[in-house]
Amino acid sequence: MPFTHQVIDNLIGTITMTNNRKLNALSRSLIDEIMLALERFRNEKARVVILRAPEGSKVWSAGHDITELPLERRDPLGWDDPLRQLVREIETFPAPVIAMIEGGVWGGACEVVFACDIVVASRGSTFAVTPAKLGVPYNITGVLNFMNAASRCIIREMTFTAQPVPAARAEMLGMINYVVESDELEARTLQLAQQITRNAPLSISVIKEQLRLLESAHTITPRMFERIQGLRRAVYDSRDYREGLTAFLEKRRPEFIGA
Ligand code: YXS
Repeated sequence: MPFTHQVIDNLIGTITMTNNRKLNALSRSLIDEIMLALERFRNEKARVVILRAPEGSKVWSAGHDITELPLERRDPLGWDDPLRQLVREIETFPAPVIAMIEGGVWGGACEVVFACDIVVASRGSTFAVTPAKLGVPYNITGVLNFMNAASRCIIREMTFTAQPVPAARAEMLGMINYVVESDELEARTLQLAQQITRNAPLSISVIKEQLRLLESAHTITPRMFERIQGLRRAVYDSRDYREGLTAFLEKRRPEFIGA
């Protein structure tokens, strides 16, 4: 597995993303490995999973692999997009998934972290919600996941400014569970994981599924869905969407014109 390291020990499965060269950008190949690891841990009855980057990482994950986003005329975050598949897999995994964060969390990686059940971050970590920085029309479920992770005005600030939020502020806002010093991160995460493994897995599994179903219990009419998809299509068909992705790939600042 070139992009992850996976181990299970005492009912605790740990997945370390190791594609440091691309800052753990969530490519199809990295996500496939994480999904295979989750399937293995599900079969081996893991009672908790830890998703992490290597110790000392400056970037936990740079978000969706931008080189794999469609440049035009196609929904960049459709149902079968690998990021969408990973978020669903984490949400439906029958045991708690703990995000152990060190470094920057960018874009869709924030949704992956917020899809996890518990988040422990080192003091220097940050969280940046970046669709607006690239011109991407985020998808409906993803926006709902962000709404569940932060209050009304906070998620608007994070989305509209696309600026990184420091872990201490995220903790103060209740977006993550703990901020610890880097040298305490692994121990604190393992302590939580061990506490979970000592409790009843069936009860935990059913409560996790109840929370998922109740959190996503939002009525949306076909008319609302079609309106949202039409608005999103106008964005991913726009010149600004192409400009946002192209500018990143050309390593320059994008010039958005609102068209
Ligand atoms: O030039 P090389 O080949 O060395 O590759 C560079 C970057 O192009 C690459 N890289 C990425 N490749 C694909 N997808 C990415 N998301 C991505 N991020 C980085 O990694 C190599 C090293 O990057 P570099 O030179 O920029 O490193 P740095 O230390 O100067 O800067 C680190 C970052 C994370 C601040 C910088 O790489 C960055 O801003 N990356 C993009 C973060 C971001 O906006 N992610 C959102 C991706 S799109 C997404 O998640 C959703 C669709 S949405 O936008 O809607 O939230």
